[in-house]
Amino acid sequence: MNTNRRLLAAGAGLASGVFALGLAQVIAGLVSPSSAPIVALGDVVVANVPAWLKNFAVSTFGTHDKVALLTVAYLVAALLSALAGLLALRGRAGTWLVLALGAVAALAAATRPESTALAALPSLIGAAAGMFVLQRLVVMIREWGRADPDTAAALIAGRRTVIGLGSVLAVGIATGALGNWLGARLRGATASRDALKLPVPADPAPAWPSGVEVGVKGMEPFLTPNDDFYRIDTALSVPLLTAEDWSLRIHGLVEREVTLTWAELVAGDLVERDLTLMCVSNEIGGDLTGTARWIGLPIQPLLERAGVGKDADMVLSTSSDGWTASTPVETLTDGRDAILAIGMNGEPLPLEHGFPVRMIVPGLYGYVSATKWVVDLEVTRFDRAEGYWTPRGWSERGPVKTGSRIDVPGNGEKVDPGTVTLAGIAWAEHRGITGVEVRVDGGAWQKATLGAEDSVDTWRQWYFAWNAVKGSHEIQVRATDGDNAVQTGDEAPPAPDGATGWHTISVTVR
Ligand SMILES: Nc1nc2c(c(=O)[nH]1)N[C@H]1C(S)=C(S)[C@@H](COP(=O)(O)O)O[C@H]1N2
Ligand SMILES: [Mo]
Repeated sequence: MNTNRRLLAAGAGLASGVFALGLAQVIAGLVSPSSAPIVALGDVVVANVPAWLKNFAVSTFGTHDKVALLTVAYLVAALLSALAGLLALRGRAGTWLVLALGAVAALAAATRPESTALAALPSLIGAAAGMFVLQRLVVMIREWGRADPDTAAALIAGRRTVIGLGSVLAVGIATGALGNWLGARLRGATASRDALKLPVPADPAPAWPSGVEVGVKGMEPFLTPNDDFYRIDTALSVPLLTAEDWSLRIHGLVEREVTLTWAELVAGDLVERDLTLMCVSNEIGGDLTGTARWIGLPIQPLLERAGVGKDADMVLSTSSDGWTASTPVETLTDGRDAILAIGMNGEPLPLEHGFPVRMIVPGLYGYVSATKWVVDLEVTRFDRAEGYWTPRGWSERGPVKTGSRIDVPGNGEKVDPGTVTLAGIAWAEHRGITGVEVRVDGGAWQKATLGAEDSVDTWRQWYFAWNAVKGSHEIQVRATDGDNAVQTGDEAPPAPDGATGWHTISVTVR
């Protein structure tokens, strides 16, 4: 009976925890999504983790590092809730623990940059409600414990306890889900995006030459669908902005400050361009890259309007949640298609890809150029300011390195002897690709056939007809870029400024 009571108490603690977090989520939906307790605590952790731990997390969990962090956070919350339940069975300590946890989360939420004192409400109200239901459940458990076993009274008390516990849990789960949904709806981001009709670009994307896609089975499409586009950012909850309230301030070393509103942006001369984006964390053979057809406003005329000061060499862009990127001024003013993007593959930007406005600069890795939810451009100098990743062990500048990848066949695949088509992509954003070569088992490099070039700012597909003979083979690829530079075979990890080396796969011919 005693162990049963303890188990029940731990369960009551857990259910109360879920209830508290669920209720907090609903209130956070009304206040601001980043004020939800676990998100707020997670944000504090993300902002303060030492570089080595962050790098360990990214190298171990890759793009799932956020999921890993949240999983750990929820596990810790579950353990503490169960502990609170056990303590509550004995006395006051259990409810005090709940209150203390709520207070810590409230403090975390209220002290985040850009948050107000209101941000403390979800955690405080959640904790108070959690204390209350835990107290009620513990009273039920005690009554059940006191009732004579095998009597009708015990049966009723038992039933009440189980129903009570189950309802608290169910209400907690339901409110949590509702809170998430409310967060997106009430803040208007989803509604704003749904209502938006993308303007027709003044300068549409040039038509493709034929043969941009080489048509090899198993190749990814040339334009990556939005749902398949990789996502990388530090945001634990997606910043929820509306197009109508968006504006961008351009200031710093300028002759005159410029504030661009949404209405002015969409009324501008918009361009439509196919541009490839790549993450500096992309490993050799990795898939942290994608190509989309973007619609956006060119940045260069905006900077000209502001008048960039002579000693400025960097533009520090900032997102609504305080993330920053350092972009060399010359890459924004040398005529390339650096844009404030609002459209992605015919749709407004998806919320997680930066709705309503993000930056795209051809030729640079995302961490120094592709600021999502961008709201501020400060014209400054590299010796005065730095982007988010620079003090965390990544280079202050990040031009994309020339690279290539074998997509077909997959690594470790078994194929039949005879002609086997090898195919993949090569990239050197803003320099373009002029050649791709493959070699088998360390033999001579042989020219692959290139797909037609869409633009120098996009990846290029390639294929090669390989005469496969029985045995196991190693296949490698390397690219040559528009500057006539051949992709280096020297192996380097992603940090600090992008991985190098030749993508190598093994294939068995049966
Ligand atoms: N606000 C914000 N923008 C950001 C980031 C971020 O963490 N926060 N990450 C950057 C990085 S590292 C990359 S590679 C690209 C990825 O863009 P995507 O998620 O749309 O693919 O966004 C960039 N823009
Ligand atoms: Mo990135």
